[in-house]
Amino acid sequence: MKELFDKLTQVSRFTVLTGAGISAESGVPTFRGKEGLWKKHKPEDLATPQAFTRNPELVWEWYHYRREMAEKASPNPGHYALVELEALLANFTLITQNVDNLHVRAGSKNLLELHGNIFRARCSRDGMVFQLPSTSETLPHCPACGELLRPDIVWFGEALPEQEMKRAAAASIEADYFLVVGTSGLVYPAAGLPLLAHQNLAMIIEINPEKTPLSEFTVYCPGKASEILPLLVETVKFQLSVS
Ligand code: BV8
Repeated sequence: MKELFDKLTQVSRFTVLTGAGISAESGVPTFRGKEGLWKKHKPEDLATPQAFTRNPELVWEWYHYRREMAEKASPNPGHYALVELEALLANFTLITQNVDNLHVRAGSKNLLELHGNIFRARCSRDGMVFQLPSTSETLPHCPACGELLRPDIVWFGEALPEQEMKRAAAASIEADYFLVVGTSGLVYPAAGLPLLAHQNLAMIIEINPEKTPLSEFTVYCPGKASEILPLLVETVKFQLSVS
């Protein structure tokens, strides 16, 4: 790993994209693995605007269940390693596809949540956003106008939040180092960000126990995020001490 960072300095631009794999060791299930959520549930019944129109109770039930799971989970050494990395570097951006809030709870600051956050809801009428209490009524309604609230999550077929996506694209284009952690690299537009960084000559490092379509152009490091990320932080610390 040492050679990967031999040009790193304190002002190098470092961008990280995380997916469900980084939270797997916190006990939050991934989507597409053997035990993945999409093996037991159909995304088109639970994670599309059409599903919510058809059956809001079912969709809310699914998100209440996942919110409870996320609440019981705690950040793991992988999440904390990224907090440490951010503190070491002047230009650091963390982009996540995760909605579980574990990066926030670990203490990451410059964080872009591309797919929303499971602890927020928004008004179906005017888009006003609210924090969701841990115990919420089955079908929550907007405290301001009484309209049905929906989870503040980006469903399939929906646009990603514009500002977050713009900032994520800029951080990918400008990156000197781009770290891809725990994502299958199958969901777009997020999966396009490492390619954007690659086209702009960043060093792309991928941490995942399994290879992905992205591995064709990444420096692939096989293994678990909670084991490899702390090692990577130690290597970065060493390099910064000698640069
Ligand atoms: C959009 C809901 C346009 C949130 C999620 C064909 C049909 C329909 C649509 C499409 C299509 N082709 C392309 C599309 C577009 C679609 C898409 O990409 N679909 C794919 C699946 C084919 N994208 C969209 O629809 C996006 N919107 O394009 O809008 C538009 C533009 C303008 C105006 C209007 C519209 C919206 C995408 C958002 C979808 N939301 N879910 C929820 O309930 O959570 S996607 C879902 O996948 C999650 O959000 C998740 O974050 C995301 C990515 O998954 P991963 O995080 O990668 O997780 P996964 O399980 O796949 O992989 C885990 C990895 O971890 C594995 O590789 C595993 O090996 C690894 N791992 C395991 N353990 C560890 C580990 N790694 C490290 N350490 C470990 N310990």
